[in-house]
Amino acid sequence: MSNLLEGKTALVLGVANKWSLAYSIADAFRREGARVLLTYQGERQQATVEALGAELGAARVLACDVTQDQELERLVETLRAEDDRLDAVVHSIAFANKEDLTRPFVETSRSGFLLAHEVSAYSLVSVARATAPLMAGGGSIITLTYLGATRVITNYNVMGVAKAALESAMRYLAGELGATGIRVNAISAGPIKTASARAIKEFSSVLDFVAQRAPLRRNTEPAEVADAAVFLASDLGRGVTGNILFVDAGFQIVGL
Ligand code: NAD
Ligand code: IMJ
Repeated sequence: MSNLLEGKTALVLGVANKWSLAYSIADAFRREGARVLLTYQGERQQATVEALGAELGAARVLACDVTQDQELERLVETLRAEDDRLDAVVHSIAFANKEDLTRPFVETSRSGFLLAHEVSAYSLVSVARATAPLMAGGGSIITLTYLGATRVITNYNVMGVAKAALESAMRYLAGELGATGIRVNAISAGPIKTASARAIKEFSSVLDFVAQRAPLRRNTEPAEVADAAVFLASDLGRGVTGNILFVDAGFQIVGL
């Protein structure tokens, strides 16, 4: 590829380790010439993400737990103080209580439901609100979703409901922010063995099932998701907003 993101600055939220989809996306953005800013969730992740940032050549590594409004405000103040503008923002964040991904969905507690929605769906709205003023003249917001938003996937449970809210929020944001030239899209990735997936029991059999039935007869690679994010962040994606781009080896089209 050749410098599709030259001259652009991208904020990437959701790197926890080198398996994170956000890490592959940041890596591809750097390859395409972008200046990349990373965030980490909490002190526990600071050292790891700073090391990964150094490896990637990230310009900055900043704190941002999306449940803490002050951290998002501080992040934006820091960027503003440096006269930084943003051309792309990648939201690659999800969380639900482990027990809500193992027990029957009907047992989901009010607090577990609210937590999953706060971290995995509302955060797209708060991140968009905070960063849109830094994208004067236009930009691209990208979030990560999963097929469980619209289909029943064993154990995905409350995360599926939160992803449905995320996808709808993505469309409402696209509807509003389009007037300022900001595009908002989601990438629906096929199952990939990241930390968020490794914790799921029998994840290997999910991967095998998909690889047998997907039109491409294989699983999805992080680099494929990252290249789709490059497209959406670049000027090649200028006509695309409010969309869900499936990067899943074609699995979502399969019926019987
Ligand atoms: P990951 O565990 O590497 O990434 C999840 C990230 O969410 C972590 O970096 C974590 O720190 C962050 N996060 C959680 N709570 C947070 C908070 N309060 N504040 C800030 N950050 C917080 O796993 P991943 O698979 O790379 O997940 C990234 C995104 O991709 C998620 O939205 C996930 O739903 C989505 N996705 C993953 C797959 C898959 O199979 N791995 C498939 C489709 C979509
Ligand atoms: C997650 C749960 C159940 C089935 C699943 C997944 N399948 C896939 C995932 C089939 C692909 C991964 N995924 C798409 C996610 O969005 C994962 C989110 C997630 C994972 C965990 C595990 C550890 C934990 N909380 C989590 N919160 C969200 O404690």
